[in-house]
Amino acid sequence: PFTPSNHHQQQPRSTTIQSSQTLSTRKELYEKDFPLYKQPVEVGCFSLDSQRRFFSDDRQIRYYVEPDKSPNFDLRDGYKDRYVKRDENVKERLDHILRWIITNLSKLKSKGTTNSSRALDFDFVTWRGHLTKLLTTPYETREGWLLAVTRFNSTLYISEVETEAARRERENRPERNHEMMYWGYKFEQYMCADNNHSLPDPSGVVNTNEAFCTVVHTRLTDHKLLFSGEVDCRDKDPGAPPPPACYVELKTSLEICTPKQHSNFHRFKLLKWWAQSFLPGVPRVVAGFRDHGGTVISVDTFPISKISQLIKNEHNCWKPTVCMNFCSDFLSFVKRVATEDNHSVVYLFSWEPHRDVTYSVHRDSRLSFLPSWYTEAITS
Ligand code: 0WD
Ligand code: CA
Repeated sequence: PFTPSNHHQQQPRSTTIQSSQTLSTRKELYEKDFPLYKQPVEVGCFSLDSQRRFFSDDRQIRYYVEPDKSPNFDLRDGYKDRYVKRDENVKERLDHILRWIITNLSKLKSKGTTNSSRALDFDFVTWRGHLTKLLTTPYETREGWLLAVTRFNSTLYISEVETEAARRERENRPERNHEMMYWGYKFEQYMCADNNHSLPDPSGVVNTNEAFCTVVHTRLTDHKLLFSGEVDCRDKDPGAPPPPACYVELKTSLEICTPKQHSNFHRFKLLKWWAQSFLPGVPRVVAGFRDHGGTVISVDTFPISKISQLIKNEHNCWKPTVCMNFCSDFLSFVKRVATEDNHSVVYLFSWEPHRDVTYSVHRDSRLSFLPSWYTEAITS
């Protein structure tokens, strides 16, 4: 169980109530019909610049440039001298999304409904990455999660809390892993141009503060969702379909040489890739396959709509319906549990592999994540 440690004596004392209600994550329970998942609609976007400053526009969007069949990209290039890394100690929680909501309140306010006590017509506000973790939970055997939930003006806000295990892993990351994290961003630089009539510039600096994020609205069964996700690039053809259908997700992966690697790729990697892009309606993943020395040997496109076919040959493989039904049932569980509408109350949902989801309730603790600039702007 999670125990908040109060380092600072002047912090308000928090009260924790551990509950006995739980939710099972056994996959057999979720092998039902595919639930309703409405076509995600982009309602806006925002950008974070090289200094992580927020802008409610698409200034950071990049354009996909088709590479050679065997490009020989050197992903190690620039790691030592042309890499500006985002400060991972800064916990941004939902701040950028909340900032986007405040900036765009006039187009979001629920329209014309009588006795609507809520400011926003959404049941849940969160990051796409948090939903990806929920989708893959029935198949996850290694990493647990902690999700903090606050009900405020009838909308449920979900914000991840780093687990002790994840923090230890982050702080003890071997140098090799630091470099391999860079490889993914370097691949983006080889594949993306700053505008639709220029070419990628691999001689530039890789700065991971920069981001372009889409904000989408959709519905999973009876849950109205608003979430944001980082988008790598878009189709550069001005005649491409509107967002999110023009977006492209970029990935790198170790080249597949053995049947075991082939099977692991289908069973684990394609699950994560599918879940992440299916949620916001991004139609394709472009993958760079690299060798152990960080050279991209080949590039392949995976249409998200074809992935469920691709995995059907794999014995005992993951099923999209299990992912979506678990997520829907988890959100229903959250609605049942998180009943007190109070910006400073946090319901902390906790999960470890091979266990059920449990939760605890925290009042006025350091877990609260809705800033006063947000709650005040929404209420006024
Ligand atoms: O707890 C978290 N994971 C938080 C994430 C807390 C606060 C903020 N974020 C946000 C950042 O603002 C970032 O811009 O993550 C955003 C991306 O959100 P997402 O799209 O919902 O996250 P996810 O789908 O997990 O990751 C998408 C991409 C990653 O690409 P790959 O191809 O590796 O999946 O966003 C990057 C990464 O490039 N990314 C992050 N960027 C900043 N902070 C983070 C992070 N914590 N995690 C992944
Ligand atoms: Ca990516």
